[in-house]
Amino acid sequence: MIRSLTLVRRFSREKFEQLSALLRALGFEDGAGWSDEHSRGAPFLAPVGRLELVDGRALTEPDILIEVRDLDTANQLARKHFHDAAGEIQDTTWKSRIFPLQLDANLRIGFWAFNDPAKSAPKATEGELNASGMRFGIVVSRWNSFITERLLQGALDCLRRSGAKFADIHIVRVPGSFEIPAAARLLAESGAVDAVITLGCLIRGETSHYEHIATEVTRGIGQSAQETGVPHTYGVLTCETLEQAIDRAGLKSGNKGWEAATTAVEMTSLKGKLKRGASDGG
Ligand code: RBF
Repeated sequence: MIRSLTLVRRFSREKFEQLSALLRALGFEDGAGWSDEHSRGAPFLAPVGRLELVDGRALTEPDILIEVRDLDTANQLARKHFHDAAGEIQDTTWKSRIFPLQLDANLRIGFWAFNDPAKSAPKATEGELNASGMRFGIVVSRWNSFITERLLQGALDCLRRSGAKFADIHIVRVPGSFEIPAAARLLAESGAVDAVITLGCLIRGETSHYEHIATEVTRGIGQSAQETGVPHTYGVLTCETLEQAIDRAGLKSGNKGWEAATTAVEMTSLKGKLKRGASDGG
């Protein structure tokens, strides 16, 4: 039910600029801003947000708490942007350190970090959704092209918006879904792509060998991924009806081509991180 949490704070123009610059320097991601003739809004997106209710004495006074990885650098940046409004780093009673940034009489931000960051979260590695510099192969079947071309458009849209260049995307068309695994393997083995996105559409009503083809295609794509070590993602629709296929190609249930593409970006990034031995989640 809940999708997000937004804290809204109003500032003078000068403070708005100063605080925006600090939050950007700290690595906050810009959200989609807005403006009209009188006002403007600049959302900043944090990877994790929470609403904390307290009964009894609050352990800290600030209105907004921002957890950072490197508190000393955050403190230096806050002093650079706000001079004396940024206070000294102090120990808290909850195994962490904090410094205040008093923006005005009504608003105090606390920047903080756990003394032992490993305690605040288990170690985790995950891929990023930035595709710049990555090379992709897309294998798309012509059978049911009315659907598969929509999957392809979804995949291309995702790759472009994630930062991939068209020059780094190689599209390979095959007659039907049954041919997808072989083409996917050739692409993966060519060394010319970092990931392979497979797009097809099998409709039970029209395919007497539906089960066999579906099983074979899925197995073949998985086998190619495992044996070549190149990430493959699965955008082959297996549907009961044409209506179901249309829903999954951009109507009611999103576009499975888009999803296969974003998964390819994430898995390529993850593979890079795991190969480099990163395990700090960053
Ligand atoms: N390919 C698809 O991608 N989707 C289908 O729904 C599909 N239905 C087929 C139904 C029959 C009866 C046959 C013989 C093939 C079908 N194919 C389909 C094509 C198959 O994937 C492959 O391209 C051809 O069988 C040639 O090897």
